[in-house]
Amino acid sequence: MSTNLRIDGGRLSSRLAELAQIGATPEGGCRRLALTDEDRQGRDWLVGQMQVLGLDVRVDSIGNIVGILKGQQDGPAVIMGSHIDTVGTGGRFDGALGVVAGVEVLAALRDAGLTPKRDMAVIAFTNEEGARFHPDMFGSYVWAGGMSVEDAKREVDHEGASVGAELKRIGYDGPEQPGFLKAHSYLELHIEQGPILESEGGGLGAVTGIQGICWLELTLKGRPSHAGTTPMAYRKDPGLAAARINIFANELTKTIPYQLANSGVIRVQPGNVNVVPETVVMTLDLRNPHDQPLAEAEDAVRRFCAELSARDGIEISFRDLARFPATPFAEPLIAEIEKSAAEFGLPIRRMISGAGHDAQMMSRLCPVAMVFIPSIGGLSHNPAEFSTDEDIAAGANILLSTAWRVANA
Ligand code: HGY
Ligand code: MN
Ligand code: MN
Repeated sequence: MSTNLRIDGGRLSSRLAELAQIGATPEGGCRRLALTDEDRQGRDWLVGQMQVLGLDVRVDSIGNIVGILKGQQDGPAVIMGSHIDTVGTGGRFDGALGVVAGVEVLAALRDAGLTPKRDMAVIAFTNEEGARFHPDMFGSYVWAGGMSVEDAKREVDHEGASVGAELKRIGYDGPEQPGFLKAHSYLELHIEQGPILESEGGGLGAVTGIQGICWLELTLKGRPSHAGTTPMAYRKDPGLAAARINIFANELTKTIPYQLANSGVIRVQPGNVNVVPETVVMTLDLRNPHDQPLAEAEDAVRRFCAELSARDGIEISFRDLARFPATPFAEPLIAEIEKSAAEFGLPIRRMISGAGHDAQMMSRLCPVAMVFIPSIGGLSHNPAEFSTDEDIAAGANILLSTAWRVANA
């Protein structure tokens, strides 16, 4: 790679700050749930950035936004990407960093008057978070052929709005077929979202893979009754059952190595202080770096629910929201990330990703690699999510160096 090739750190940080203004929350974070008006504004901003840069901007039928820099030869492209949708308590860097840094990499090449051998592109994938529509990594899952566009468009949020209707409403039901741009390789810059890098004194992460993930939605049906007059023994209380299930899942994390469990959604109907609930809808987010114990954890939960249902007369039904196996990344590309870090004299260590990423889906199509920068305080999915300008520039330079080398190999 031309040794003096660098990103413009000031431009990158100011673009990130611009995007962070869209859907900004009073706590200093961002809230751009997929396919909402805030997401549309973020999309419009990104398309504008890509157009000013002179990229060939395309939108596919699930709303993935693709900016293409034409190479000297036809053929599969070196793709960088991530997402600009956020969770409800989102920060300014989760996803946005990978997309804005990908645009910055292409801007740095333009500034240097360089044209790569292969096409290069940056993609903002639709609904990576899975916070409003399921599963997560949604747009890249469709791009990689894991889910049909038709099925994806039928997904609805908990208020009944469908992906298809929302895509049309915000004007991102694009003409291209997902996956239209063939991938030579995929590179993603992302914040670590955990405490490891910071606790080891900083430095970067060369991601070796992503842990397995299982999202379940449970619907518990009991019998609504008066909270003041119904004797305890006569109650069929799905609220109590939901609490027992949450505790059971949490106890599993103490006996199954590396097991994680979270119940992020608990919706109670009718939700009145003096009514023993009729129905509870809850979710479980189960993860493990190894598929076997993850399956054991899920089986244990299902068995526990069956026993609880029989004993307490609560009807419990399950719906899969997301199910992706542990995904190892391709060795050669991980080594390329490490080579770039060495070039810049930056410390880097191998690690798996606790969070899901679009790279997990793109690995079905091509070799993928990710580079992590430290998250201060290990915080993410939190308005206080923070990474320093210095780490942001370091991560983006590694993305530039690796992408440029791979695009000309
Ligand atoms: O849930 C995840 O791991 C990612 O933030 N979508
Ligand atoms: Mn993310
Ligand atoms: Mn996230």
